[in-house]
Amino acid sequence: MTLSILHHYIAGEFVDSTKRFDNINPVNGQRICQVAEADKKQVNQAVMAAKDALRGPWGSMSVHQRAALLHKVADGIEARFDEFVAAEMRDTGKSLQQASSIDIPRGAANFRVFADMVKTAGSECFHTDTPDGKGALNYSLPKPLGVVAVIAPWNLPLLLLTWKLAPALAAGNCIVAKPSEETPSSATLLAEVMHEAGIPPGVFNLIHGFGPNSAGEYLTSHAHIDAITFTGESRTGSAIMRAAAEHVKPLSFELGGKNAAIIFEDADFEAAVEGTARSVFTNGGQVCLCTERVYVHSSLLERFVAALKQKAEAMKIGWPTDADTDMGPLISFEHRNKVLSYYKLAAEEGATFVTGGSVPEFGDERDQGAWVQPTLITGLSEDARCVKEEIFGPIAHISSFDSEEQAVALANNSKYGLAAAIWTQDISRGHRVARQMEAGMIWVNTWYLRDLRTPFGGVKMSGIGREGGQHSLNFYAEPSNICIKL
Ligand code: NAD
Ligand code: 6OD
Repeated sequence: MTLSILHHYIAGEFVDSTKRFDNINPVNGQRICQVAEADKKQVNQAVMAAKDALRGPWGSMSVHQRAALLHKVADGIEARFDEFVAAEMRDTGKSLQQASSIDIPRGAANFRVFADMVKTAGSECFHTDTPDGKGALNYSLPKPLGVVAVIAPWNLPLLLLTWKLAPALAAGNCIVAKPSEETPSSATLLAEVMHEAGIPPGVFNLIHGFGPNSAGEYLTSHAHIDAITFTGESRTGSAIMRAAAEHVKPLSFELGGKNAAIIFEDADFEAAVEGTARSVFTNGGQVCLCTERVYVHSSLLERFVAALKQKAEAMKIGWPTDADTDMGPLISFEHRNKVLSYYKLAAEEGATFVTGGSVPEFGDERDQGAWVQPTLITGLSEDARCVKEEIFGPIAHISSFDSEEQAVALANNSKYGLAAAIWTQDISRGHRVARQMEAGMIWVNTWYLRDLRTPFGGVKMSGIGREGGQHSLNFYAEPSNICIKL
């Protein structure tokens, strides 16, 4: 059987490299395809193609024409919906249910929302008094940044790539995008969709490869990149910041988290259990917003732990393609090793395992895959590494609190500050506690309920800047001020 090869998309053409790497299916460890790995020269070609395209038809297109093209991209994703779902499942092992209800619909929605938003975006205008009494008129004109480097992670591949790509294109930029080396397939399909939709050559370029000493580093240190937008680990964010420092450019970073959920004694118990199970185990815990620390009022602790255990054990861990599968494998063997090292560390740090802690056995080819059991632990101190460090797997530590003040202090005791979930039926308490959370996004009585117009991002080590709605357009377009003396 000939293995297919995923190509880069540079200046409107699909191109190969002499060097390639394997794309592995985490369900069974089998090779899916090979992927071209961009060298420095190809990264440079992609950046220069993007730079040239700024001066081409894209640069002179009206906002309405640009928006219409972005709607065509959304149409293209929807027309090839099943192919996108299959690609995302193959690369990541995520469930059909998740890929078809979250990842791929959001891929299309990201284009539609920003295409519509840019059409109605206004700009500032001031009338300024002058000594001669005639005044002056100041108005701002948003201008694209130029060539934007988009670096995406593997956990929600199409969703997170398009979350940055769509507003950057809507604002008139040209792009060089690098998906994660773990998830090249949906990005390559997207390049086909862009091509079919008639996005002019060079406006969207896609390069495949790794981070350090590979396509990621070549891209982020390139002198002709005008901005970098990155989603991934906080440590990678530091490396990108260093690479970008020499040429000084705007950065937007969505980074890691160690998110807390607080369950108050007055919470709707069933809703809190259901919501917390979702926030711990969605996508195998591989969502930056997932809860890894659960703080439960001491009066509920025993009952809550038992109920969450029941939910964890009732989840169906299985073939991603089965309609009733709740959780697939982790993304890779490397990531599984990391997660399992934390399971081991938890035992060494003195945790009690409520459930899980190991790998499931199937008795078929899945035993060669990157699976782990959903895991709940208790009994660790707040300074244990498993309570402090982001694990990014289907695991949470559960502990108790006695007062609202204590709950707030525990939740905020982290170097991260991405998201928090609060469960209470006292609406005043919900507002009061939410205001005190050191996190960019706080959900009360729900989790990961999205409105794409709202500010999205983290505080502390969880990120720099905000995207979402107008915040995205503000990042991807900088206003020039024009002052007219009247
Ligand atoms: P990662 O940082 O390892 O990789 C992300 C991307 O960066 C990949 O494309 C990778 O190739 C590239 N990269 C790695 N090193 C690089 C370098 N030195 N220079 C340039 N590019 C480089 O992250 P991941 O493992 O793919 O994703 C998981 C992490 O992402 C978790 O920490 C998670 O919390 C975080 N994340 C955050 C958000 C958010 O919105 N805050 C969303 C999703 C994931
Ligand atoms: O929903 C989104 O827009 C978003 N950026 C989600 C990020 C999830 C992190 O893994």
